[in-house]
Amino acid sequence: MQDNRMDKRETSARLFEAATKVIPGGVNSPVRAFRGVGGTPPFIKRASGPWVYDEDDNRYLDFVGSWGPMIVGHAHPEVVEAAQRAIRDGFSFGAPTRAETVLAEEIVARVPHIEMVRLVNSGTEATMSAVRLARAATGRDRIVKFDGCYHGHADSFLVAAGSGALDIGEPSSPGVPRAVVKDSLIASFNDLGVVEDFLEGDDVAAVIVEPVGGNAGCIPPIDGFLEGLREMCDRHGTLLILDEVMTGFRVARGGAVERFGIRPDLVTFGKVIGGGFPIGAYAGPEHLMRQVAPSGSVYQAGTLSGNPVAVAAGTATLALLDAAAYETLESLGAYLERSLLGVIHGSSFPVVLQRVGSMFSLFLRSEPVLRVSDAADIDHEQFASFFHGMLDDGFYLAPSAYESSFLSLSHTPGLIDEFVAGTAEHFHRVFATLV
Ligand code: KE4
Repeated sequence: MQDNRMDKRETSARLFEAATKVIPGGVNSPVRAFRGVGGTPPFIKRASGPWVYDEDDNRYLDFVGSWGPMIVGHAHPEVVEAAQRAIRDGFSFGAPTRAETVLAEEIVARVPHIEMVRLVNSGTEATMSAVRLARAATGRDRIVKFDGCYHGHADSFLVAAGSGALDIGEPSSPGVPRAVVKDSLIASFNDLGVVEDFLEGDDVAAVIVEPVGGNAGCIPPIDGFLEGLREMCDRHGTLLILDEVMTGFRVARGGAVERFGIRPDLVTFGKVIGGGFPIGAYAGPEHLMRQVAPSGSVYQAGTLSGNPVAVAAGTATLALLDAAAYETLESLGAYLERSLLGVIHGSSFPVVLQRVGSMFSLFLRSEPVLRVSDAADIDHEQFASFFHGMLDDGFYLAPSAYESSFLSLSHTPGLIDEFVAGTAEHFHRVFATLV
């Protein structure tokens, strides 16, 4: 891998300049613009297995995995074949199809406590719909979310993620009316303290949480956190929404619901269940889900919901994610962790690795990260230098200190060895003044 140093990404630079003229920031989703690490993002032209290739034919070992969907590796032959087969029969009908039922049945079979699923087109649609359903089912308006958790860009969620204060959220994005976010209460991840205060009025429709924080780097729930949310919600008639857009079918065959044994009232999915095609879903017990139109009056719709190609790719992806696959993902994650700890413990490097299954983050600090304020407490220039050093050596980590990175079934111990060797080299360089 070392001989793959990036001497130039001139084509990407040219393409980025052109893109910024016609697309805000040159990207169709902000994190892709490298604002968190600076520099020019490689323009990717193809991917296969664990590799992505940019327009200058630089090859990178990919740990972004399209932010989670590519869990079986890019362009897996069986997923390609399933998508091609679906495409040959037409792309979209705006009518029910057998395949949507098959995917919904598979999701229900895997995830404890859910009986029905509605497919949508993105994680954002899934979470906004789940909150609408929770508000309808409870007759309440307020929701609780956690600092550093990201649930997509629906207005209710675009709130300054306060640091565990009793703040009523303030819109973090212009254009989001205060009237909308006044009902969005911000608590601190891994801290039950203020949640009880928020719920005591029995006027909160839902608590929505990522069961594993994935959007402030990878932050596992501390013991008792999820269980405490469940108990409080039960006591106050509040619904618990587990946002598994990232963790769903990533951290276990039945997602975090299975891994942590937590009973949700509603669960949201995305990413993996589309295998890289646009998809989302929200799910729950029949008594809640039947309230969704047209069986109930909670309206939600979508032209391309349940798209045959996305459903085919997602179904093929889930078919590859059998028990052996999760054993492989867990063992790859454990191998990565063991190898990286070998580098970190053998040095004075201030680096913390946090991992759940095949999702992980490296935080350039000494203390564990329990919430976004910890994740923010790093030297961001050091992180950017580490990130770009690794990128130039052909390792594509998440281009932000506030994101998770991912392994796939196509990663191997040998490739992890090369990655770990790269981290050792760049930790030495970045922390040179410390050694
Ligand atoms: P989408 O609307 O991007 O499909 O899903 C929103 C969403 C909801 N919930 C969770 C837990 C999520 O992680 C996401 C989206 N994740 C980000 C990665 N941090 C997507 C990448 C991006 O925004 O470009």
